[in-house]
Amino acid sequence: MYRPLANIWKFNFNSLKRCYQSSKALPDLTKDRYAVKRGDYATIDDNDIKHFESIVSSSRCITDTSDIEPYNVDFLGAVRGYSQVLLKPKTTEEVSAILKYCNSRKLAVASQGGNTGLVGGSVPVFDEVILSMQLMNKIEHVDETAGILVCQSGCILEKLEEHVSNCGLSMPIDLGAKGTCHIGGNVSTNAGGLRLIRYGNLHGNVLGVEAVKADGTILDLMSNFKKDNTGYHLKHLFIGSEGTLGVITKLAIACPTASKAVNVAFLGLESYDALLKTFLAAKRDLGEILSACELIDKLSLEAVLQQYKLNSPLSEYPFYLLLETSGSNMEHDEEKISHFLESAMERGDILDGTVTNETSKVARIWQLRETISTALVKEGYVFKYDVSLPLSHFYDIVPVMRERVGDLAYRVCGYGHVGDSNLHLNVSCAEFNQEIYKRVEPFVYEYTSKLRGSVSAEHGIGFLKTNYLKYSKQPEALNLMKEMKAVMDPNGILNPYKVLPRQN
Ligand code: FAD
Ligand code: 2HG
Ligand code: ZN
Repeated sequence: MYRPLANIWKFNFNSLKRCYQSSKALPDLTKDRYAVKRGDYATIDDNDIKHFESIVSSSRCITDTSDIEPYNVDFLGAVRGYSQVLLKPKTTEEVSAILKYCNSRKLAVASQGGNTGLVGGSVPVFDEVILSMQLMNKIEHVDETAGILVCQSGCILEKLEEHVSNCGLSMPIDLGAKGTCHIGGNVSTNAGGLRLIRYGNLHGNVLGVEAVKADGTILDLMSNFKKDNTGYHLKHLFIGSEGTLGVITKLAIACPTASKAVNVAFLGLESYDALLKTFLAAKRDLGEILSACELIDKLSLEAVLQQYKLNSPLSEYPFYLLLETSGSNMEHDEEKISHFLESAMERGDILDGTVTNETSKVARIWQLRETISTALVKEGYVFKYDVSLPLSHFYDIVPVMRERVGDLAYRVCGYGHVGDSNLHLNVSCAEFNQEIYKRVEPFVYEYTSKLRGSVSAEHGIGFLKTNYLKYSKQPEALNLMKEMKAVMDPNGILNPYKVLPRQN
């Protein structure tokens, strides 16, 4: 039966750590695991280091191998480069001087935010210069009335949320990596996250961008207005292009008003069909206050409960739905939620559930959802897929994949942003395994393509998905992308081997 959340939580979740660091050996070098060929780029020499030191000082030009190592390996421990120089600029002018020099020398560059990306885009593939944005972390201005934040691109998302909340605002994006990822990384990947259903994606919420082109030119595309139809919308080139067209240095973000009333419901359901009916009813009954709609299957929740030693507020069900409402009037919102839950339970769509507006309990329910990604990584190696699929076939691929990988995997599970038709299909196993890899790819992309889905709903293409871009983009569109890359970065120094398909 529907009941209030009991105080049964004993949660002790450490902040995000790079998964490979905790217990695992370093992954193979990317060039070996994926047999990729190094492009025709120059190799760093002593004169280059001297020049970089003259731009950022020796303390921010790092050449010690062990200091660089965390920047060479991605968050998942899935890809590894071997860069020998890490630069930490503090200003746009420094970024400009670095890129101008790299372009003239034909030195390849990998730009890096918080290094939480899940598609191998944030670390070098070979020996690219790593441009870490982590010291570009100044918040310049918050306009409380207009609801606009202006900041450097290396600000951590959670810090921005804390900052704008003091002005009665909220960030339009939220995701499990918020304590580590940068707003510049979010914009470069056009990250989706947990509240996209409410606030839309970053193409709508980024008002202005300052970016540096490969040749060092600074492009000031900053704007403090939602409405600005003056020619081509160049800022959009940098949103979601994963650092291949320029380096984002500054942003203006539209921030919605912080919600006064937040409620979270965690519901147990018998089938995907019941979940879909509940989603539709939630949209109709909750309307404008619905702010998140997340699916969790039984095995995903099980991973979190086991890995983080948590308790679930509900007993075991095949599916769970996490719904959040955000509004300005608690009484009004509670009335809507009660009506919605009572009707859904009467119809038999929801079997059990709990609802709360207590801040700590809201957070604990969210932890059950937000930590699935890392709980699965703790189990070993995870093949992660992030696809858009029509809701009518949204979950079908999970049992299909279970069948395909059989006993080779520990766990095949599905979760994600069902409200936005975005499924996260994860296959966990002991370690990277060629046999599983062959059984899963390219099958998962062919399957998605047949349903006219997207092979990357929100994580981007990075390094790991370049050869699968063709499943979501027609040849004509791919060619135009290549032409745009050639115009913006003729020497191809920015994030080579990423986004665009490789020749080898
Ligand atoms: P990085 O990982 O450092 O880089 C990502 C890409 O952006 C790289 O190609 C890099 O070169 C480029 N880049 C970074 N900064 C800049 C810059 N200033 N200029 C130009 N290029 C740049 N993603 C989602 O979309 N939704 C989610 O719900 C979500 N949840 C996650 C939960 C967890 C636990 C984890 C580990 C990851 C999650 N992700 C999610 C993936 C990831 O966090 C996002 O893609 C995030 O936006 C990456 O930001 P970052 O600062 O870590 O960027
Ligand atoms: C999420 O929604 C993230 O939790 C990560 O996008 C998904 O790890 C994944 O597959
Ligand atoms: Zn996601």
